[in-house]
Amino acid sequence: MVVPILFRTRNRSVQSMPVVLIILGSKSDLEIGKKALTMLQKFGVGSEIVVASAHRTPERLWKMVRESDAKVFITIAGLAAALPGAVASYTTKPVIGVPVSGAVNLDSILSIVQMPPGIPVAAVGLDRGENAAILAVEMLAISDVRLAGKLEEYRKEMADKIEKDSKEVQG
Ligand code: AIR
Repeated sequence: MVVPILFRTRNRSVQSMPVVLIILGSKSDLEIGKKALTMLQKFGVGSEIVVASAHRTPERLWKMVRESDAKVFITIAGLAAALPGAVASYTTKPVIGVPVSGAVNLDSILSIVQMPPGIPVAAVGLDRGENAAILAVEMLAISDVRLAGKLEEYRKEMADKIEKDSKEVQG
């Protein structure tokens, strides 16, 4: 299943390739994927959401990662969340894992954080799709001055809002 997509064309020219590929373990993770997508759109970073499960569709996942030209992968999964680790084993590009909340919570967190030495996954908090997107932008901004500037602006927006909130609270 392919959901959105920004910068996607029928011919899939080099320019249309998503810079960040967001992979969901299930369609049920879509709301968290949308948080990542919205944040990437804010920064003007092309992305695409797809569904592929490490357990239910291992070959589909492998093919998807191997054929992707994305620079960073955002992987979102709950329960025994093998998805981020599996993706990290198929590529040397950076992989960010987003654990999905559920009845237990620690299951997906530990499945993502406790990777064996040699195959790291960068983990963000439970359901924190937007943070995964910001982290991806930070990785891309290392070699993109324009993106680095946008990150500075974003920090300033947050600081300005807190100033405003404080004034409101203070009355
Ligand atoms: N999942 C899917 N394949 C392997 C795993 N761990 C995860 C999905 C979702 C959860 O299982 O990422 O968060 C429940 O999936 P579903 O499809 O039953 O809603």
